[in-house]
Amino acid sequence: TQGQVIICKAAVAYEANKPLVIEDVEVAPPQAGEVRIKILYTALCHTDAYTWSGKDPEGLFPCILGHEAAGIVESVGEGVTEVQPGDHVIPCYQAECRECKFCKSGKTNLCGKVRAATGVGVMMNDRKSRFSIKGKPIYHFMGTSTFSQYTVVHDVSVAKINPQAPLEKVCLLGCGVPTGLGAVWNAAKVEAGSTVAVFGLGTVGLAVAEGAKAAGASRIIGIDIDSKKFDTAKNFGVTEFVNPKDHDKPIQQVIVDLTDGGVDYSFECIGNVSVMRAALECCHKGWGTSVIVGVAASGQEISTRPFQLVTGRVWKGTAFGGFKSRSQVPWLVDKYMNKEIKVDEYITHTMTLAEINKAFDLMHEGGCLRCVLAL
Ligand code: NAD
Ligand code: AHE
Ligand code: ZN
Repeated sequence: TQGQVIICKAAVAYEANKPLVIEDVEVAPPQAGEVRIKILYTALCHTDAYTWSGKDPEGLFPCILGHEAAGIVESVGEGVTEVQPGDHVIPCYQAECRECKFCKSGKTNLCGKVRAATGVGVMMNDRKSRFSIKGKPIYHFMGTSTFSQYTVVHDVSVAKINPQAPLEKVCLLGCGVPTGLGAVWNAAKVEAGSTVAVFGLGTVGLAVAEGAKAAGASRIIGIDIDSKKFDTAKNFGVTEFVNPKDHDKPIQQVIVDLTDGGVDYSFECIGNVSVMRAALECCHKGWGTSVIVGVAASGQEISTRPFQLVTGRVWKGTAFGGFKSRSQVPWLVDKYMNKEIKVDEYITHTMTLAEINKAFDLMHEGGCLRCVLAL
């Protein structure tokens, strides 16, 4: 297949909110600096649903969504040296080129090399898509497009992993789990003995709890409007539960009262701007830090009284948990193999690509953390 167009199945989003359609898609060979990957497993993340909903200003249609996956390199373009056909890999929507000013800064995991192209659904080289249906181009998504049996990504967006790792599990290390762990370890740098509040107990929030437990947090307060989330959350380190619906007071006041003035660290893992405000305002005066992880829709804005910051609270955010993707995803895979981090526990459902619309329905029903599709 090397050097040839591959025709394979992919789930195509033609329009916002319209069911995805399984199509025969043409996948062009990788050009210079590109890698074609046979995707074996992909999970669904809330961000895919967000873009599909039409609320993402970077959302383009028709496109192939998906960004939490694992597969095997099928072929590589000219000049690609770090991976070769047969390598087991995780595509990374957050690239790492190690050369741009972002990568060199040591201050961020964001990379500038291909971001302009991935934000508009094309490849860097020729600003075109490698996907088409009967010759008509289909946009890429987040530089990954994993809802396809084959995809083409930039070489700076490929993490080569331990070939022993089960791809049907470690696909989750492409987004949700690292995001939560890294929010705690890299963005907040939670110290032992700290108090933590986690807003939203989906995969990202539970990974925050897991990371906080590993960091030695003394109290991990889980907040969710769905009380069914509380049972599972215990297994991820949450020590106390609060359902805002059980209280008349604003949720920030409830947390402040529970914690003698506020928590040391809070995390918003929902994407709701009023919860982001509550998460900041439930932090302790003088030092409390709140990390925004959830993705809010286009046009939404955050607000609070500046006095909250004047009096020492810190507001920040994180993408992919601050992990440098190509360098650290393989390390996370090894941590999973050494049983130092959970992955299996986040997988509540498994299906096939043909069932992808059903998998999206499940996501909205609660009871579902991650659904992994076999391609
Ligand atoms: P999810 O839908 O599984 O989890 C969200 C949880 O929040 C659910 O349990 C829901 O019941 C709860 N919730 C909803 N409204 C609430 C409210 N008002 N108060 C309290 N709880 C509420 O989603 P997920 O996959 O865990 O992702 C969480 C968010 O993180 C999404 O916005 C996603 O797009 C974003 N995300 C960001 C990054 C990043 O790099 N920054 C990476 C992955 C995901
Ligand atoms: N395109 C959206 C923003 C989406 C967003 O914030 N993406 C996160 C990853 S979410 C993964 O589930 C991210 O990494 N952002 C940094 C980046 O460079 O995209 C919008 O609203 O415009
Ligand atoms: Zn995601």
